[in-house]
This record gives sequence, structure tokens and C-alpha cells, in this order.
Amino acid sequence: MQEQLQKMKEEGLNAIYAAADEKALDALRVKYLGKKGELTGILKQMGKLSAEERPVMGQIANEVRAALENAIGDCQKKLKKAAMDAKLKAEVIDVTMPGKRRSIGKVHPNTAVMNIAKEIFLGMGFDVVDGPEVEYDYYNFEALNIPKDHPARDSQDTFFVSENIVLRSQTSSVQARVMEKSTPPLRIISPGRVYRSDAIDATHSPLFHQIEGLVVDKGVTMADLKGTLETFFQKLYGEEAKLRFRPHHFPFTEPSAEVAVSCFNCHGAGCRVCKGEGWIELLGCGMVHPDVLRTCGIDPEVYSGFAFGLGLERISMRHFGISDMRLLYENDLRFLSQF
Ligand code: 2NL
Repeated sequence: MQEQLQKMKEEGLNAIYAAADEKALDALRVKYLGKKGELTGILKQMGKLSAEERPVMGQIANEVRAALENAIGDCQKKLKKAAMDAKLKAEVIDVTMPGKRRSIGKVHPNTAVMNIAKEIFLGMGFDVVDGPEVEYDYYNFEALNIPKDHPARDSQDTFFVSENIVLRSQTSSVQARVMEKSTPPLRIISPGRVYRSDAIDATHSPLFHQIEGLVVDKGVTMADLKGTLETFFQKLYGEEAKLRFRPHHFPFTEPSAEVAVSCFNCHGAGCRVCKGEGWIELLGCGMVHPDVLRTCGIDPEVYSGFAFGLGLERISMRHFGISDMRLLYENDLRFLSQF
């Protein structure tokens, strides 16, 4: 029996020190020291021993149990530490590694230029007003002195939703609404989307953006119009920007003018950007027609006003050197991420 115990101790210790993980170790504990384990099996034979032999064998059995328990405890500690070391090694973070670059969205070129323009006008005391894109014929045309038979209403130019509803072809419709509701002094810009039934090409789109401006007060003159536009373009293009006013015709202004800005590239000498002209056509403007004021509930004998309208895309294209308007609407990230 003593031999059996010695043999079990040796085998047990070897197996315990060779155990690969905690699970294997626990299996060995059950195998040798468990309720139905080998040690219990051997001790069952105690009954066959004499009264003198029994305590001696009992002591040996206790020593074997203690040796195996110690070995198991020892190995458990080692295996725990090894498992923790492996875990820490696997989770190690190299703080010197370069970080992952996240791509951040950009402001669309049109939005960027719209923001700049709004800031300039806000700085000159203008309010920004907004209105519907699906508009009554009345505010888009009638109130602006464009009667029923006027060529500007041609369905070739305007998207009609129904007999008397259109997609607004100019944001003046918003300004007509403001005039109808309020009493002067008025100093507003109405930026936004407008629609015209144009074929798409490098300089035309059926949807584009406008900034229109309107000032109505007592004693407003053409000089105020010129000063306001000059200030705006000098803030946009620099102090050396010059404006050229040439007579024009709009149904809603009288007198009317078309305005060109000296080419910011060649300063008037003539180059590729201005197609050799030295000037770039940018907007239309004029003194608000007395009939328009009257229709919108403002007495033209007391008040006068000026108005202007400019296309945003032209300015965006110049600002960022974009040669084809379609690029502004295709939402191709390879294009948009450049700005
Ligand atoms: C253009 C330039 C323009 C206006 C817009 C306007 C607005 C009101 C009254 C009078 Cl409420 N005028 N806006 C004036 C002149 C030119 O736009 O090329 N339009 C076709």
C-alpha cells in the first residue's frame, strides 16, 4: 500500500507539473484527490491493515495528499500568471503608432460663397429672408410687373406646377411677400434656389441659386444702389474691384442696369478668365418700379427703393476656378473634397 501511495505521488506530481492549463489541472485534482479519486481508492484498503500499521499509513497518505495539493496550488498560481501575461501582451497598445485619419465633410463651394455673401450683407445691415420655392404666379410674376402675356412667363423658361403655381424663377417673389407685409424702411436679401426650364450645359442648370437684394426707404437713390454694390464687391474681391453699370431693361425696375465687375484676374487688361473683355457680367439691378411698390402696398410718392439680383453659381465658379457648372451638382466626392 505504501508503494501504491508513493507511485501515485510520483505520477501525480509529474502530471500536475506538466498540466497545460487550469482546466487540465482541475481534472488532475479530481483524478487524484476527488471523492472518487485514486487516493480515496487506496485508502479503502486501510481496513485490511493491522492496528499498528494504520496510523503510519494514514500519515503517509496525508503527506501524499499535502504534496499533491501544494503542487496543484503552485501550478495554479503559475498558470494564472502565465494566462494574465499572455492577455496583457495581446492587449498591448502601441501609443507611438500613427492614428487613423478620419475624413471630415467639407462645405459645398456654393454654400461657402453663399455664407461669405450673407456675412457681407449682414455687415451692411441687411436682414436675410426666406420663402417658398413652390410659389404663386402672383408673387413670382404679377406683383413684379410681369403681366400675363409677358415673354418672361414663357413655359420655355418657367416650370409651371399648375395654372397659377410655379417653381419660383427668381427670389424676388420672397421680397414681394415682405413688402406686402411690412412698412419701410426695408433692407433685405433673399438667397435661395430658383428654377428655370434651361437645358443643362457648362453654364446653365434648371436649378440654380440667386441672391436678390432690396432696399426701400424715403429718399433711396441710384447712388445708394451703386454704393451698396461697390461695397459688396470690394469686400468680396478686394478694394481694387471696379463696377461698370450699363443701361438695361427689367419689367420690375426703372431705370435698370446690368453690372459687370472688373476682372479680378487681369484687373481689366483682358485675359482668359474674362475672355479678353476685362469685365465680368455678374448681376442685374435697378430702381424698384413704382408699379411694383404700389402693387405691394407701398406708396411710390413717399418711398423709393433699389433692387438687384445675382447668380450665386457664377461667383462660386470664379471663386474656386470651376469651369463647368455641372460639377457643382453632381456631388462627386473626388470633386467636392478639393475645396
Ligand atoms: C436679373 C437680375 C434682378 C431684381 C432682380 C427686384 C426685386 C423686387 C423688385 C424689383 Cl421685389 N426688383 N429684383 C431687380 C433687378 C434685377 O435680377 O438678371 N434678373 C432676371
